[in-house]
Amino acid sequence: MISRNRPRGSQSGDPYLEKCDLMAANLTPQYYRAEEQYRRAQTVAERVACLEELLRVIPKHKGTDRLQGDLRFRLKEAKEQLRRENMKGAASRSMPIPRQGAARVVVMGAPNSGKSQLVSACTGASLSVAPYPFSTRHPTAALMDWNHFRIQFIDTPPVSLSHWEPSLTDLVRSADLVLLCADGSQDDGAQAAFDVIEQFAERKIQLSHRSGFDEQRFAVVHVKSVLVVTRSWNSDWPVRKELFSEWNAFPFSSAEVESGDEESVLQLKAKVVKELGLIRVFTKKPGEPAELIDPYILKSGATVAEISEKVHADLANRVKTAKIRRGHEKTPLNVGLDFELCDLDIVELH
Ligand SMILES: Nc1nc2c(ncn2[C@@H]2O[C@H](COP(=O)(O)OP(=O)(O)OP(=O)(O)O)[C@@H](O)[C@H]2O)c(=O)[nH]1
Ligand SMILES: [Mg+2]
Repeated sequence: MISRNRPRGSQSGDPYLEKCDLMAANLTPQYYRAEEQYRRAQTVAERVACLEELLRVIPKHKGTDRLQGDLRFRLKEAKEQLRRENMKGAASRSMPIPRQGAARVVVMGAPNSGKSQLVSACTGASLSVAPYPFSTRHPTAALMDWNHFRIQFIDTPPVSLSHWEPSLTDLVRSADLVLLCADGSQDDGAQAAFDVIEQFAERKIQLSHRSGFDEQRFAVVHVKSVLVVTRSWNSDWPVRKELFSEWNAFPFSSAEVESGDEESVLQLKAKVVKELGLIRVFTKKPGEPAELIDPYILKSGATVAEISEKVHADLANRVKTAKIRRGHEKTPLNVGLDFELCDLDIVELH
């Protein structure tokens, strides 16, 4: 059994208090969008700008007093950090990896757990894969281009209780999804993955089943994660999984992969897209056939209003209705701006 402290769950432990706190704060969708931007900020300068925006949009009433205080404190800290960085000059600033594609997936885990192999299998990139630990020294980005979804994967250096890579903090905070690799061919595979979770928890990053700030401890950020068991064709894996209760103790969902097996890699790609909650939506002009080539990639639950904005900012104000062609349905649906889109919908904006 695992003896170390497990990472705490997302909640304070008192559901009633948590609910009261949230209800009292009455935060708006605009606030949550700004909060999401803040979580994804990669540099101190970006963090300062996001905190200023958060303070601008937060509803100003008694219920948000504590949160406003938290935000002001963080802004003061971030400005101080920025001032120190500016004094030291450009060399001290970390160079963020530019975002590419519809989402960012950070692949991390213990030494030799199969991170680089996994990124390579999903993206086709040629990375440093080796049968010994610590072969990856720097984060490296590669694109997965699959079924119209273009998603950025980032391979990372390993983490263990005795080895920490500072650049990972911002990288993981800004991830849309983390894939935490665990070696299914080793008895200590689960423990090594728990050690990684612990390292992040110490830095106030909780690998979790959801992304966003902790409602009770604003300094703690949750990042949605999936446990990926690599080398799952190892003959001992089924027995190991049965015998080791810790393999079932991760606070998020899991997948098994064997990098040489195309089918298992495909299943993992599909799971990544599902966990990211992405959909493909095609647009077509009235009177013209749909081209079905280059869809817009949106978050599931996105509405007609959101796709109008994506197509063109000007269009968002002018579109009043839309026609949707969905699946095998013969007649298109006539819908309004609030209508929620589904994967592979074809939208005609009016
Ligand atoms: N059979 C099999 N071998 C794998 C799988 N994943 C990784 N390996 C092998 O395991 C070894 C380590 O893989 P890497 O991808 O380099 O591991 P890593 O986690 O990136 O290692 P570091 O960067 O050193 O921490 C290599 O020999 C890989 O070929 C898998 O799913 N199946
Ligand atoms: Mg590696």
